[in-house]
Amino acid sequence: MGSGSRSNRCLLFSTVILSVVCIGLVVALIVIIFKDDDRDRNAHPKVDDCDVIQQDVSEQESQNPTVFQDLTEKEIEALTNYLYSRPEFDLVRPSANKTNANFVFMAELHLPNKSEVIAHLDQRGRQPAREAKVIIIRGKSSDQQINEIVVGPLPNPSYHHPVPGINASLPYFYRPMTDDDYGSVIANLTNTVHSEFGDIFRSCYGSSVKDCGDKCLTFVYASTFSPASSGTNMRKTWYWLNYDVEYYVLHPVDFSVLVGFYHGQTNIEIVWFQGKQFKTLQEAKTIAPKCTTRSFPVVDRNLFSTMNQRGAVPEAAKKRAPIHVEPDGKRYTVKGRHVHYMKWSFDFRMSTAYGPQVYDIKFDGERIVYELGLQEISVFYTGHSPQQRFSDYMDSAELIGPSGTGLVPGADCPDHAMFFDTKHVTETSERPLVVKNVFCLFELNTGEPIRRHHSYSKTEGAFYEGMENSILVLRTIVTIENYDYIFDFKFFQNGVLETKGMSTGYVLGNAFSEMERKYGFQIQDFISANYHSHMFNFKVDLDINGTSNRYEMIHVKVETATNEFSANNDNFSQGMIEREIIDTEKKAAYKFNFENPSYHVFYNNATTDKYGNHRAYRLINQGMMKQILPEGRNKEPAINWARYQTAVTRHKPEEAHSSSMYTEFDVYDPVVNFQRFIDDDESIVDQDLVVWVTMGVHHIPHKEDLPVTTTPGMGLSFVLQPFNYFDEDPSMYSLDVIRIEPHHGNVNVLKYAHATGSKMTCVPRKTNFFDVIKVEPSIIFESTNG
Ligand SMILES: *[C@@H]1O[C@H](CO)[C@@H](O)[C@H](O)[C@H]1NC(C)=O
Ligand SMILES: *[C@@H]1O[C@H](CO)[C@@H](O)[C@H](O)[C@H]1NC(C)=O
Ligand SMILES: *[C@@H]1O[C@H](CO)[C@@H](O)[C@H](O)[C@H]1NC(C)=O
Ligand SMILES: *[C@@H]1O[C@H](CO)[C@@H](O)[C@H](O)[C@H]1NC(C)=O
Ligand SMILES: *[C@@H]1O[C@H](CO)[C@@H](O)[C@H](O)[C@H]1NC(C)=O
Ligand SMILES: *[C@@H]1O[C@H](CO)[C@@H](O)[C@H](O)[C@H]1NC(C)=O
Ligand SMILES: *[C@@H]1O[C@H](CO)[C@@H](O)[C@H](O)[C@H]1NC(C)=O
Ligand SMILES: [Cu+2]
Repeated sequence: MGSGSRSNRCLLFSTVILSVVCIGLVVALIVIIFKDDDRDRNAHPKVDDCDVIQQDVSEQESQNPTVFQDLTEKEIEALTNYLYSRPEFDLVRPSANKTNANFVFMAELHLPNKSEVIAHLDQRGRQPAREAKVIIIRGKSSDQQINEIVVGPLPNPSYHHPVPGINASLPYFYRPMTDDDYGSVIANLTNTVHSEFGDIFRSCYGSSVKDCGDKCLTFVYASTFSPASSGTNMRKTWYWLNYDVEYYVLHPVDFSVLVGFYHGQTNIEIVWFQGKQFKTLQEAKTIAPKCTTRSFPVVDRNLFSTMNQRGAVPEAAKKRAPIHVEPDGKRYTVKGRHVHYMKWSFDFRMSTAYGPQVYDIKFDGERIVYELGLQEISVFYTGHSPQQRFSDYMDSAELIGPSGTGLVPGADCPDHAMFFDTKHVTETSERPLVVKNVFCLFELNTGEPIRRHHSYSKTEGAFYEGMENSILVLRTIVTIENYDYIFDFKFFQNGVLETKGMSTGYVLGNAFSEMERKYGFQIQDFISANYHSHMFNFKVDLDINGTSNRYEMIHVKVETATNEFSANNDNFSQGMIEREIIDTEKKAAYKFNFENPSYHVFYNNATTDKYGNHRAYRLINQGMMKQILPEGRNKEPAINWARYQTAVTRHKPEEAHSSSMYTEFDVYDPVVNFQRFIDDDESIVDQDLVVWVTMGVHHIPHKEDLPVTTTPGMGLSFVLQPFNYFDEDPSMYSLDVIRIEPHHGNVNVLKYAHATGSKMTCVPRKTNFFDVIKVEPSIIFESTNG
């Protein structure tokens, strides 16, 4: 969601000197931690520290980054040197004044063409050149523009060219709002508003924007007023006024201003106060209606908008919650960002623009998915007040990657998870922005059987067999201002892959008025929380038994026919299946229809089994939502991927992503127009196919969204399920089963891996996270000294 602070992008890695101090402290800590472990060892004799089954999570910084790996420190340095030394770019450094200057907005890995990657991976071909995608905002030249370029080969760059498929020169107007843009306004805005409204704020709200001590109002929240809503191709932003308390989004007052940006100057265009709009502050001041008087919120641990633990605790709740144990150590291995788990293997990274991406997902050595990645997160609000009404966000405008910040063991991920860092190159920092603990990886016993059958009756054979469902989860959480989105990639032992998104975090409060009842519920004395919709779009580049794939819909239909077994010859109706090859992109743009149930399967026509079945995977979208806005109007075109619950297109390097960071401003001529991927209506029979999956949730907030939205009920997922791909459930090899059979009037229990009575060789290691953050607080909070 749009905003002023964008604090996550300002996280700076410690300076060298600080690092040295930190290393010293960490060494000291390790000594302490080992002492702790010793105590554990005494409590549990013969316990090995299982995490020591060495996992190489270093970045393979050294010489050979893999094809999917994020840019390494060395590559970033070489890239930066290249960019700053070329006169044609004429760049200023991140710390410089960037107004009317040329600067690097961001840089990240540019994936090579898929054909080259596949040749490299499968036929041991040469590793394609490592390349970076760089976005340069040129504010200096008389022809201001934005350039997306590819620079390579890393780490010794010698060439650059425009990113294929993107116009080599994008309008300067499209550039995302930067910290400078937002920040430059706030001081002036605060002064200007204070001089006119200082007294009114004091009498209406018991507070002010200046000279207010610890009882202040703040303009920190801002939302872009898209040209699609303002009707003009201008950059404009609504600045909201909130009480500056924890947490401010739940403390809006009914005052906002629309600020227009003109060549480095800003101008207040609309003042919204107490449910009315005015042209100027003076006008608002003179003819404004009487305000409803409010006093400054009482700030204590019980303040409704804080997440402090509160309320009476039942006796049983005083005990600790269950935890996970990996009795024989980790059942997965990691090298760099390459993971092996049971029969699965995959690579992952954090894209700066788009967030979590998973690559080369294989089961039993066969590639199922080449690329699985988040493309966009949108939230569209509703309301009477303009600041809420026009708050429609496409979060890639904020850069999704750097919005992923430190995950906390024991809350965000189980204690036994492994954690991974990432880095970003953005306009805010000369050095790569290092973000610790941005991914976690853990095996999870879901507590459900993955399968079981119990034949109780002797006549039916009398046996029991069942298997616990343990899965591998790769997780990241991005926080976009008030909202937090949890993304999971779940790998099941039976060849199923689930991708899940969940929302939590704060709802965006709106100052309550009778006019807001149409849009939401009043959830606190002065606050309405309005209906909004969250939507996610994912790219799923499937490779089912190779890259030549078909998309088939298996329709469930009704057949009515004479019933030759009926005494009265009455007709009989039953379901039947009807298979349909979906042959073009337009036909594959799918809008769910309850009347026409169907399966969506993907396969390679060249391979069949002895029964003529194709080895297919089925895509099940369990997170569908109807996007209700009219197509082609206002901001809907910016999320035109949301028109379809799934769409299937041909893989093309120039259709790499369904959205872009320009969607706030490019609505009349989008840089990436997803609808165009479909409109050329190419054949998708026996082609390399990409499925674009949209999920979403209509969120009508209620009181239990205070203080924050909870995840149960907010989960959206889609599942890839093998469909005639294997001859049987491919998890039959698993030892995680229990079988019970009758045996001479007694029972035989077969527990395989459940080593009955044998000792656990590992106990969960205590996380040292909470000690580490004390010496390196930047893992968890923006550093204030840099
Ligand atoms: C940055 O540069 C612009 C234009 O050159 C100038 O108007 C502005 O005052 C400068 N800002 C700062 C903070 O120096
Ligand atoms: C990659 O694909 C693009 C778009 O199809 C093409 O223009 C380019 O030449 C390809 N690059 C290489 C190195 O094959
Ligand atoms: C590229 O963008 C420019 C404006 O920046 C426009 O004039 C031109 O037509 C665009 N080219 C293409 C191929 O879309
Ligand atoms: C400061 O705000 C006033 C009032 O909106 C505006 O007229 C002026 O241009 C602003 N100054 C700058 C440097 O943006
Ligand atoms: C496709 O399936 C056949 C039959 O199981 C197998 O032999 C072949 O290796 C598979 N090819 C790919 C690329 O998965
Ligand atoms: C019974 O089914 C047949 C075949 O679909 C159809 O022609 C016929 O009209 C049906 N009769 C009735 C009574 O529905
Ligand atoms: C698809 O496979 C079937 C046999 O499984 C074959 O008869 C048919 O020719 C194939 N179609 C194409 C277009 O390859
Ligand atoms: Cu919500």
